[in-house]
Amino acid sequence: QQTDFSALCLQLTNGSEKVQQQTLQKLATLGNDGEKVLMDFLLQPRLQSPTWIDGIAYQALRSSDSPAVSAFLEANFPLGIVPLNSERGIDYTQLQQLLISQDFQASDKLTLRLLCELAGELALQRKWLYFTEVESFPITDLQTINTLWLVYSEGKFGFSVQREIWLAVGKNWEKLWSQIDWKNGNNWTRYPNEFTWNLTAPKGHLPLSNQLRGVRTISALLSHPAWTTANK
Ligand code: UYC
Repeated sequence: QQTDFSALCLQLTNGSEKVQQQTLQKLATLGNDGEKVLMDFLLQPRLQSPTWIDGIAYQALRSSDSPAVSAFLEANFPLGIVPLNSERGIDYTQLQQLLISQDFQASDKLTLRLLCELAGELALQRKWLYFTEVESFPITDLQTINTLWLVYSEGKFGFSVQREIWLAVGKNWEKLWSQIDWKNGNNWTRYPNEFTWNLTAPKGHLPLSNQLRGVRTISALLSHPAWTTANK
């Protein structure tokens, strides 16, 4: 059976995100020729950070059992497809590994730890963040963490997703909590068992920020210049 690869390639460059996602997943079922298109897709030069569409291509290739594909991934993306830029020498390799394997609960815990590491020794011991520490986070590191979440969650999770929803509800916290399932009516969602640790969660559900000490920390996070500065 003949597959019209030129039509599929056109959908990859011109289709909506949904169509691109479907096309990539279709290509993954077409053997060597399809895998070749997926590999070329990932190798295209990019002006900005990878997107969740790139994440779909990467995950599709990872589930291939072709030795040629494994060798390609090992050679080009040994740690994953997101560049792990940090201004403070922080290593995001483990977070990338956990997100690639869709272990969103462990990723969430590690994200809080990494943010504390970013804030410094006092925050690491305290295990939570002052809003003043969040305000002075480097843009680069927040963008790295956020891109990791976006790319490996089909664009569903990440601080920038939470920010968009927060702006859309006029910065009304109660509306944000209910929209991202952090609160149900008057009841807070209980950590950890009542949260949804997979992609069936609503958009913006993860990563979590504990609200036990008020909204100033998440407010600083969602107002950070990282979300209005171009991504390298
Ligand atoms: N927890 O309820 N949370 C914890 C959330 C609240 C509480 C951790 C999120 C409300 C206590 C994470 C929500 C509340 C602890 C989250 C939520 C509350 C704890 C682990 C919905 C009571 C034990 C990391 C907004 C009414 C630890 C961490 C402690 C932990 C997340 C209680 C990720 C998104 C107001 C008692 N909750 N948290 O921060 O600090 O410890 O005592 O938000």
